[in-house]
Amino acid sequence: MTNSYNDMQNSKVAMYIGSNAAEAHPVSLLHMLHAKENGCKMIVVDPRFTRTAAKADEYVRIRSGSDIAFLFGLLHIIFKNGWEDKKYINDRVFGMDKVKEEVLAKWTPDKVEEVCGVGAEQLLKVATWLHENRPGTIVWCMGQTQHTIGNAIVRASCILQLALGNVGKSGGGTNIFRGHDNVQGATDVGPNPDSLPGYYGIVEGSWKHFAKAWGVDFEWLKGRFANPGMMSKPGITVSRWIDGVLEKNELIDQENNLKGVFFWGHAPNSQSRGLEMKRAMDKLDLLVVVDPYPSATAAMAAMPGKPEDANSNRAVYLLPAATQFETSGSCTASNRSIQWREKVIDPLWESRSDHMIMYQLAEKLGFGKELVKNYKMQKVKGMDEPMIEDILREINKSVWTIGYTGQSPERLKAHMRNMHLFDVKTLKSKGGKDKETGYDFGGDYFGLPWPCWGTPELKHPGSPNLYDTSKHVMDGGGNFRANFGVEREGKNLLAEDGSHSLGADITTGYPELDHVLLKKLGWWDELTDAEKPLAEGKNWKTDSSGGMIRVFMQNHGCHPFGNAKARAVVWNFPDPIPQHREPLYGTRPDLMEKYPAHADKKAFWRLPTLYKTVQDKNIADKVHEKFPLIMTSGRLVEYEGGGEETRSNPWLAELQQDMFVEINPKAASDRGIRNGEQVWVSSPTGARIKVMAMVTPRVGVDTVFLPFHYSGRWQGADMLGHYPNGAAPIVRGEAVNTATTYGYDSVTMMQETKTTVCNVERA
Ligand SMILES: Nc1nc2c(c(=O)[nH]1)N[C@H]1C(S)=C(S)[C@@H](COP(=O)(O)OP(=O)(O)OC[C@H]3O[C@@H](n4cnc5c(=O)[nH]c(N)nc54)[C@H](O)[C@@H]3O)O[C@H]1N2
Ligand SMILES: Nc1nc2c(c(=O)[nH]1)N[C@H]1C(S)=C(S)[C@@H](COP(=O)(O)OP(=O)(O)OC[C@H]3O[C@@H](n4cnc5c(=O)[nH]c(N)nc54)[C@H](O)[C@@H]3O)O[C@H]1N2
Ligand SMILES: [Mo]
Repeated sequence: MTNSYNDMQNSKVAMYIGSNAAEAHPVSLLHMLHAKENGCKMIVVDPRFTRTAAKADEYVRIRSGSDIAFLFGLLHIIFKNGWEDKKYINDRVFGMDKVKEEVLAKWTPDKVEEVCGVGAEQLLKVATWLHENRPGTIVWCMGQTQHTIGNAIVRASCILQLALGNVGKSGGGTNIFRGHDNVQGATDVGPNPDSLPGYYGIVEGSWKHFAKAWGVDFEWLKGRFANPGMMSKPGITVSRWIDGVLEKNELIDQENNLKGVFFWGHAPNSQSRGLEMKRAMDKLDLLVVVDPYPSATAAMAAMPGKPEDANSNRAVYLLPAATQFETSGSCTASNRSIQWREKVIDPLWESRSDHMIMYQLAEKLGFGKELVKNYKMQKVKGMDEPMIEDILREINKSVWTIGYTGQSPERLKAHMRNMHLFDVKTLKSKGGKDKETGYDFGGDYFGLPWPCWGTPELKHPGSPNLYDTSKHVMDGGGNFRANFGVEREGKNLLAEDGSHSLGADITTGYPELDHVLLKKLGWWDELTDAEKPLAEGKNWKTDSSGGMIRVFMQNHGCHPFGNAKARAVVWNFPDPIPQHREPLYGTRPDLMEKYPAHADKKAFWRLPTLYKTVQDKNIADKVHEKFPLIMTSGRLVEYEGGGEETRSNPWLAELQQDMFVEINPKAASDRGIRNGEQVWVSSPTGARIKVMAMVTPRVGVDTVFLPFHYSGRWQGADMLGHYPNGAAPIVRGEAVNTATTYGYDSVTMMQETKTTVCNVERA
């Protein structure tokens, strides 16, 4: 997120579109309730009347997957009335003229209503609120992203905020609420199959940068790959591993199909296409679960499958992982602030911390020494475990891209001991020192939200709100990044003159920092003699001395990102201007004809990825007649993710005892279904899941909602007998993902779990 939950207290209007924060981020909602007390208007846009909607001043019901129509409908009104922030757009945004042209021509209120179901009057009301109440913020989460066009939906939201001049401002921003505890921190250190830690690409220069930081030889690293080409080829995403197993080998862009899978803190029932996942699991040679719980993976693997998929050589291992309470470490919050977490107890029973398991695996595979080169080891339960502090120090040493070099274990621990010295609304230190170490908090922001750069000579305070030009860069200010060059088709990509962060020596737009720029500016000699050789030939991301950043920020008030325009037109995306496209599985063939899906892709993260073919077949087969209900899914406050942990907790289990489907009273009565009865939910994959009906006007007549936290029942049957003895969760229920269909975002490969189709019948 660009800002923070806390900063939302400064918003005059907040539009939640695709977020049910009351259940998924309940603490954040406290900040919103404070904001409301100060007069902030709250709008919730969701296919369901959620608990968040219950707190809203205005609730807008849209059809799932139609957010672009709604967002661009708002923008149409804004442009028509001249409510856009013209100076901001001129100074800081690229391509808005193109968007304006298209939005004015395409997204008239009648078209908007046809696609998303929102009438002209309500649209005008929301647009007027956004216009009259600035700064305003937009919040979204999975409601926008789990679609084949998720990447375009989130961009439409950003474009709306840019048109209103709301980005880079306290009270504004695009506040994208993150998922798991520390999912931000996990993403930051490189689990994506196309990047190294800190979003460095998998290109040779970045590999070399990390080889140096890790203290290993680049050639040795290269030798770890089956062939050198693999080193720079984006891998298969977690959402598609089943296709890595099941797809014909000649159709995939790697030598072999996948043969082994580790479920390392990941549940099987959180992924779509459950029937095919079971087949893929059966075909594997190796299946490993690293988890505090055996999880549904163990039960699914033990459940008999199709005889033709069975692999008699398959090995399944369960490695008990310790929980967060049995280890320590840094943890990054949704707003990029980092906290330090203390260990409460040693790992119980046979369990070991994740990093101990990683080290022990590396030892067996013959690269244990290389893995822990930079780490001191400590004894835990008599075994060697890498020191977590040293792991963070290694990150501090190497991850310049997003400013992870300033959050040292010492600084973070001092922050944790002195939370009372920080302002809750601004996150800024009220001044003072840490009694234990004498550390002076100066102008630090709590948790040193990234980017935060540190070297012995540079103490950056963290960046509470991204791209904020009203602040000096040494007080967390910044500009839009110059990632994409300085010019595009003859148009300037850099910020216009006079638009720069407070007090900067360069008052025009400028490119990213590198050695050439620093020399051209005549600032090279401000590097120390020790820094110069390390910085020579480098840019700010690869200068391991940090000297270039120090000189640029501290001496001249400039930002290493450069000072550029945000892009409203993203020429390297499938749809440079976001386009509405109907889901692959929908109930509206008339709209599918008008707003067709993308063309298929031959090799997208090594796999063929289908769009149009699937959608066209669904139209031709009239799938919507057999499956006339839109099926969406999401969260309950009581349970987490795949839910094995939380459904094993007796107190939580008592609060949500049954898997259910929310269905509208009319849709239920048409099918002779009464509240609390058992029903079959069937989907085009052939799956049938048996759940309880919750008859409620929360959902519209065309839509049903199912929570995704359940597992332990499989198409009507209890899986209890397939769990290791005594390890089954208390509450078991059908997984919605047993029934979800094919469909993946055209940039991120996120599964299309917020929009598919189903039918519901009395059981
Ligand atoms: N208690 C609890 N909290 C959690 C989690 C948990 O499992 N349990 N999980 C965490 C994780 S990993 C994440 S990613 C977040 C997710 O947090 P959220 O995204 O807020 O949660 P969801 O319930 O998945 O989806 C939010 C809303 O999107 C709506 N929606 C569906 N389709 C559309 C659409 O097309 N457009 C719009 N505008 N809305 C739509 C749904 O009706 C739902 O109310 O929650 C985190 N917090
Ligand atoms: N239909 C549908 N499907 C969805 C979604 C949806 O809205 N609808 N949401 C999607 C989203 S946003 C997400 S993030 C995924 C979430 O799904 P998953 O990524 O599968 O997440 P969880 O089930 O929360 O956690 C997985 C496992 O981690 C284990 N675990 C907990 N702590 C530790 C630890 O310290 N170490 C180890 N090794 N393991 C640990 C837990 O016991 C659990 O079994 O689901 C996705 N699937
Ligand atoms: Mo998530």
